[in-house]
Amino acid sequence: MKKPDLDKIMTNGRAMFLAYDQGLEHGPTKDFNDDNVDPNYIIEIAKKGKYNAIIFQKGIAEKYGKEIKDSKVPLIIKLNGKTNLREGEPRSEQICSVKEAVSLGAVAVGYTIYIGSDYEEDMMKEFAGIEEEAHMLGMPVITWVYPRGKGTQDKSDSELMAYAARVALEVGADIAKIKYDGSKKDLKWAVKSAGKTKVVIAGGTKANEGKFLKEIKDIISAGGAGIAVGRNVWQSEDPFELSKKIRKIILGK
Ligand code: FBP
Repeated sequence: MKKPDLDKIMTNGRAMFLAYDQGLEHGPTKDFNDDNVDPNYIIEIAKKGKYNAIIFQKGIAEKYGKEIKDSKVPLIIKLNGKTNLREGEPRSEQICSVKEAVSLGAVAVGYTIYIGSDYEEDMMKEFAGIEEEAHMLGMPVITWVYPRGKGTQDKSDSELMAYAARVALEVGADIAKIKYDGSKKDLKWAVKSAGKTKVVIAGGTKANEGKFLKEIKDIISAGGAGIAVGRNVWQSEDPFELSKKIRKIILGK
């Protein structure tokens, strides 16, 4: 096993990732407008906003390979995904191999596990193979750990958030991507529960800018590493200015 090279996607243990897999997860109608439906717009935001990395599914990574390479923004490829059209217990299957991600220029890979779903063990098992293969190559692995499905009923948001962070540590992820429940005290406990696994928060649907920036301040003061967000940035009227503000909070410059 090689030590995963986190410096490729982090600055002094902090991270600003721009996520853009919503086209697969939600479809192009609800989330996108004339500007942000174009992956080139996202690449431009990532470049000008000096993000640590950009997160795409393999299709965009391949079709826009030249533009991504020219931007010099490190690439993270999400290895599993699903649409929101199918009903039932959440399940996200692997659709890209570590090998293919490497061939497309990825420096790290991502994978979602829905803890609490009937299919949790399938995702855990699939992730185990990915983690092993990526770590053999010294590639960092980011796990989206989203509590969802039957097993999460009757559990509190704070309990589930800490559990998500802890699962990421236990399964060998280098970075846990979790959804913030809005309580700074809970977030602190989640970060502590993740141990040496770094914690970044997702953004969710677009909030007012003040609220969004406050959440970023919370993750930093809770000892977390930063963000892996999409809609709050690329749905903003001025994603470039917003990115400067985010950068100041996370990286201090
Ligand atoms: P956002 O900041 O836009 O919420 O993106 C974070 C993210 O994890 C994406 O990577 C992913 O496409 C999306 O959220 C999934 O959201 P959900 O499963 O809640 O619909």
